[in-house]
Amino acid sequence: MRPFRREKTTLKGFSAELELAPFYIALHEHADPDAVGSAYAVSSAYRASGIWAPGGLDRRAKALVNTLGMGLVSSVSGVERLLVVDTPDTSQFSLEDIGRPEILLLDHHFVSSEADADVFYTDPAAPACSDIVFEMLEAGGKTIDGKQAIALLAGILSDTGRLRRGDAGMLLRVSRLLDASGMRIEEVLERLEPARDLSEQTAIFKGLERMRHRNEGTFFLCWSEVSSYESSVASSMVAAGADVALVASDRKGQVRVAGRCSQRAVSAGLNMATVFSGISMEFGASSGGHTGAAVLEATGDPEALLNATVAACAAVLSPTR
Ligand SMILES: [Mn+2]
Repeated sequence: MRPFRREKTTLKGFSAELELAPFYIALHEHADPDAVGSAYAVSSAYRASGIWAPGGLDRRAKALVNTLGMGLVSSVSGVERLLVVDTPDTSQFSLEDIGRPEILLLDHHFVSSEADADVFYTDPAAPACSDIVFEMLEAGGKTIDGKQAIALLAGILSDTGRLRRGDAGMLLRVSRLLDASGMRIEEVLERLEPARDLSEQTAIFKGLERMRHRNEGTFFLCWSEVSSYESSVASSMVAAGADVALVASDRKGQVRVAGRCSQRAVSAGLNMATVFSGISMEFGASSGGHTGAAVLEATGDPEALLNATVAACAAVLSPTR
């Protein structure tokens, strides 16, 4: 692959670089509101030809994309310049496959290695890439419109845990952005909340109504049955304090069990993927997952599967083990 030029520039220099020629913007995998907010503001302030999110968007980023009415392009194959925002790792874009465009990188992550980019500006002290973008727009003499302000505020609120991190300079910029957006902080936060799915919410309540629990030492093991959204129900049980949450759904004899567990249970040695693969062998089922979250699929009686899984989790968490 053609080597990167690795030219570090200033914010003003970066702004001038973006003015030089059209470019596309790339978002990292499972893009978050900071990536989307940064891309929207840059795209509308300069001559960006399109925004590309090859690894998809997370739930809040999708809500922000809808609020802003953003369109995304499905490919950037053959483009000459690509601006990468909010990610130091440009290797995830398979640059060779898209013709190795010139890479411009704007980011706030700390990386020990040199930036894999042709031109870059990175500030690991910045709480959000959106904060850097706002500074760059100001350095480049751009005026901010209401939608750009909402996009950048969303990015900053999202990456700072709703302003739990940051410095005085960032708060001053947040203040100017709020002024430009004409909104209050809570109104911007509302834009980040995905619309509630009524059937999912109903499944969560039904699952919680039917939930049963037992203790193993100081651990709470909880289980329930629903007809759909078993993973959301299990996550809600963990949010309510369950150390182990097992939720089965039965679709015409096809049983699916979603398992989730608390960090406390993981620290005590519980691995949901291992427990599920043991149960799979016993019941001729299939399973997959990670330490804290796994899924099992089988034909059979959901109650028998739940009982066996609860017992297997209890055995791992037992204080007398
Ligand atoms: Mn970020």
